Amino acid sequence: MAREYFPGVSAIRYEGPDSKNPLAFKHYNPKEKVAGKSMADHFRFAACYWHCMKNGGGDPFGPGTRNMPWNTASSDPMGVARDTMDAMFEFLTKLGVKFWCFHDRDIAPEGRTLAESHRNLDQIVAIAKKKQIETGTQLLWGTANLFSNPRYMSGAATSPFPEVFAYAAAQVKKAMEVTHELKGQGYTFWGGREGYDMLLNTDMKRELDHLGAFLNMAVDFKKKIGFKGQFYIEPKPKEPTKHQYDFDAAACHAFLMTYGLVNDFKLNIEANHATLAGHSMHHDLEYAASNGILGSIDANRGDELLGWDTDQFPTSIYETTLVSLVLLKHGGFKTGGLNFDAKVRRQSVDPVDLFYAHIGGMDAFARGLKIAARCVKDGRIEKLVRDRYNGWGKDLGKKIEAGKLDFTALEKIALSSPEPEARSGRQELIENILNEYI
Ligand code: XLS
Ligand code: NI
Ligand code: NI
Repeated sequence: MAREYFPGVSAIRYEGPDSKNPLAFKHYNPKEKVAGKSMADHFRFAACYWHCMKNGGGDPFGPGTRNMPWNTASSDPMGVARDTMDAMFEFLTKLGVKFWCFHDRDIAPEGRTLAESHRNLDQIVAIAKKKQIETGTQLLWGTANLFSNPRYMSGAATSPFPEVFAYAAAQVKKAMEVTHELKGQGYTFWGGREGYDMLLNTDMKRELDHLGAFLNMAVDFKKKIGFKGQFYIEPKPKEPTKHQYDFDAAACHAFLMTYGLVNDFKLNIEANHATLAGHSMHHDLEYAASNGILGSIDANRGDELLGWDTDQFPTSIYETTLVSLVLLKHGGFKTGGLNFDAKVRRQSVDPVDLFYAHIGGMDAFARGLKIAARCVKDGRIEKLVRDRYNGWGKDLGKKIEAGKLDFTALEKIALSSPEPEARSGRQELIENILNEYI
């Protein structure tokens, strides 16, 4: 019998909005149907290995503070890796979350050589595979850590040094193999250090070409091994580099089109990355969804007054409503899901804080979903939008959209027409209506 890492916590249940039990869901009821689908199927919630199990809460001014017994019981790194896997699956099972995500180096320690790192990974993946079956847990996506080791300080696929590019390729190849072995539903490429700290020492075009080539190799390898999971790129504008190439959803879209990758990738949009890029999460989601490349979500939030990736757990019902509206409007997740790429605060030192954090996030999304479903069903906002664009259903609009009029023809029409009528955008009204559902 494995050691219990979260004693005193039993399976988290739905107890309804009147419950005062801090270890119960008040709004997230996995089986409850909202807009024709269970809440569990709408969100496909996932927990991430790195923040839950490995991030001790250190910051540039001090070390980790969290009490994480799985990281300290064994003196041997492989023992720690095994203990941590036990703790992660105990956590997932008690929380009732059916998906997880990891980086290769989160789950198994890096060895002295690449071959040893591969072997370490294989041993731990065999354990994870068993645990997935025992608990009915699935891998939402796997990924490779191409940013922590100093060899990647100048980037991985965009490193100026071909030896580093080769090492990164070998690491991604292996990470894809183990993701395939664990029947991962996806594989994520977050840019890590693919970017620059200064332009004067950077050959930008060459680096972008290398990144394009690297991802094309990944697509080839995916086909070669028969991996059917979805590839994702995760946009982020800055941190750790001054400028990350995968800046935001639109920059990633342009990159994918340029390098012939747009049919093989979708985006994994992270809330705090969108806000770092000067957008809202709503914006990046809507951009991706309306271009057919919304794949998955990394849920978290920043702090409005801080300019970095604080990765806090989402609590704003307004934000979760907007996210849910996009999901409902565009038909929801297919291979993707909602991964909490979020960490508890440095002073949240107890293992139980991990539960409070996830329960809060899941409840916040459950409420957002119910609100969004009411809004869609009622249809008042949708009607205002439809009316706003109704000119496109009439003669002039139809002809323009059908490409039947050129500049000369349009000038003729404009010259012989009265000044276009001013029509209200109804922003305040729409805000009021949305608040009615909240
Ligand atoms: C970092 C990213 C990272 C990815 C996975 O900011 O969010 O955690 O999700 O590599
Ligand atoms: Ni992040
Ligand atoms: Ni992320």
